Amino acid sequence: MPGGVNSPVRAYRAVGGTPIVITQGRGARVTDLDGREYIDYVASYGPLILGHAPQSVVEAITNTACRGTSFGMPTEAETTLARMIIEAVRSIEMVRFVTSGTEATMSAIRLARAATGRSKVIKFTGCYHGHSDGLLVEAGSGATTFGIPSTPGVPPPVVRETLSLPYNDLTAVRWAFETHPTEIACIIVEPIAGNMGCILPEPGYLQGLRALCDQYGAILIFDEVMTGFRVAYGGAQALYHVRPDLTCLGKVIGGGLPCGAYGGRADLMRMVAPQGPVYQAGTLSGNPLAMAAGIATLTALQQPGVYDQLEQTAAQLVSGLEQAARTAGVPVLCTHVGSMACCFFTPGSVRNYEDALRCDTKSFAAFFGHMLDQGVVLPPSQFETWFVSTAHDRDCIRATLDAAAQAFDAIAHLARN
Ligand code: KE4
Repeated sequence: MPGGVNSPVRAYRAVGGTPIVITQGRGARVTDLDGREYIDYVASYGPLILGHAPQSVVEAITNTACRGTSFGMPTEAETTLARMIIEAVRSIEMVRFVTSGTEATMSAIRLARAATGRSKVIKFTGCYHGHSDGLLVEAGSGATTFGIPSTPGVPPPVVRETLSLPYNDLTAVRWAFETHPTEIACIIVEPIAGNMGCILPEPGYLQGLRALCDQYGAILIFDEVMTGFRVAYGGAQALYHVRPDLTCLGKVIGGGLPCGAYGGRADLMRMVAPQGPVYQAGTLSGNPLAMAAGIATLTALQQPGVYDQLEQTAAQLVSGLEQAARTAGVPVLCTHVGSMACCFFTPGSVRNYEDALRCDTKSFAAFFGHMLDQGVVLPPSQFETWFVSTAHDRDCIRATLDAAAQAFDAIAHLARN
């Protein structure tokens, strides 16, 4: 396997060393091949909001598997999970399941282009929406240059219709619309950016994107693959009271199995084949196992107080990290929203990708290594988000903060000598 992994971030290129290989997960912890246990903040990059192998999810998968794993024909479970999502996310009137976040965003953009008859797409630098060709673009210089490929294998014409603008900057978006008033099909945005570390939208930012899309007749797509059911049962759009036209989901709705979805305004979704002309398909879309895991997960998340508990856990973690860093004299900025958190190694503020790039990634790498040595595994990059689950109890947070105090001390000591 290239790099020994099936997704690049797992290879530890940003932090060095050899990745641990996991044999099992239970609750907030994972165990590696050497039998070492770690408190886990990777959480499969988001899906495991209930921790590893929650009983209700495992039972749902097991009971479903005994009756067959995939049929290529409709099942009741697809309708059940679709109804749960439509009831949870007010802007979603119809939904289509796919098997990854990449498929969800790729399909939503195709739909937006079909619905508007336009081809240009605005995304934001540092936001990640999966690896479909049209979204693998380098940021142009400011708001003037359309996308150039960020990877070999993507022909320049494919990304020429994609404009990557700074996050949290409405002026750049306004300029783009003024320059191309009738050509922009959609804006796709992570309402809370989780792929350049965790960066919150500034007050009015999402509302501003909504207003500009209304003014110029473009579709507003919220990529909630990471934030959907993670920061609130209704997603980030419920927290910020902004109604997108289309929403992309993934991760949590599959409860740890391959699942994505896109949905939104019925007049748009009715354009999707076979009801409409916009083609999109998938062998394992809505597969019974992912549906069962998703239903069990969302059912657990409907319990009163779950999101308050998750928010409190993340808040305790972040305030403890800030305290430990301050005591050691290591400049960090921590952010959190719902059960997403991040620790930027920087003395400054972080409102976009340019700011995030100023972080001291060497210190992050050292911190990562010290934490791993003490039995805490973090996402192996400064530009990832940490995830807490309902299984992260007080003991987990206390142990994590004890490890962090030592890790910050070690970094500060290194910096002094
Ligand atoms: P997948 O195709 O990986 O299921 O989803 C792509 C995607 C789309 N939108 C958002 C907001 C996402 O965060 C993601 C995937 N997130 C990364 C974590 N940074 C997945 C980890 C990985 O690539 O291995």
